Amino acid sequence: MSTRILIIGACGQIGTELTHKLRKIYGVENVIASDIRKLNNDVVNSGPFEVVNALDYNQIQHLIEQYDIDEVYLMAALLSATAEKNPAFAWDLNMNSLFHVLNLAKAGKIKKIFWPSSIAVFGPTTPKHNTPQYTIAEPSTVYGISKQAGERWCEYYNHIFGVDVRSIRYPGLISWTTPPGGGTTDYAVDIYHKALEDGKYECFLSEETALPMMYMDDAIRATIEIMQAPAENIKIRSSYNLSGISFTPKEIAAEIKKHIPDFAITYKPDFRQQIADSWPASIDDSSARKDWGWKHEFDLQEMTKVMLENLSK
Ligand code: AKB
Repeated sequence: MSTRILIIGACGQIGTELTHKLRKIYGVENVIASDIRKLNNDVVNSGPFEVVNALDYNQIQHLIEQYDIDEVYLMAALLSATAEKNPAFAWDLNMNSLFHVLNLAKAGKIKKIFWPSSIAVFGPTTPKHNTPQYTIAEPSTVYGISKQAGERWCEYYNHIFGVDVRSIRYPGLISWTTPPGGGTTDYAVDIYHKALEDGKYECFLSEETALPMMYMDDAIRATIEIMQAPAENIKIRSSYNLSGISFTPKEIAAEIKKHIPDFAITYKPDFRQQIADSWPASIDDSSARKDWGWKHEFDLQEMTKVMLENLSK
């Protein structure tokens, strides 16, 4: 019998592409997409879809029983910039949705969980370059604090209750299909849209702000690879560092200029600069590479080519 999957937060930036990929692998009928509202989009129209509030334990349990779900991908969250504007709700959503799925797994209702963490678990006291898997992690954002606490709970539920939960610390993710929502790394998506629409972009981070980033195809592949890996290979049950590329606004702008020579960038840092300054510039992901064979494919050149090609269609 095929694996049956529930994706919570399926209409977001990652959820959208994850839903399509999982439907290709496991079959459309076996991948139930869900989100807080029903939009008229590809995720909703291409297979089973349910409206669910990630904070409602009973609703999630009902769906799991109704569809005989084996695995849950919990993608609903408030990202770093939005979370700073609504700390109480961010904490509630990011933590309690996780508790719900952890407790459902503990009760034997599901077999496996994917839960995304982030480079936001690191903070200003973390070594900035090639940040190790195990290091000082004193996050200074609400989002980072919730992700760090979530990691601790994932590890606890695995060690104490045997819950098979797997997690990745995503860097900033870049894709052309669905816009990101409320993150500090969102500039690296906006910049491509504005380059094509207006030929110019005003960046909310300063030109030398290097951050870890990744093209979405790599992130989706990593997510599916960690979920498909044998349980004994997943030695870290908090969350794995994951690295793709690292670049500054100045570097991405220079790459765009190779395709759009008149493209101009200006800089007007806002509150997100402080968030970015607290995060690593690059990540050491050797544990993921060793334990479950992770390897990124897209570099800045290739990603820029694909982004501009697709967005100009
Ligand atoms: C954000 O910027 O908040 C996210 C993240 C790095 O987790 N993209």
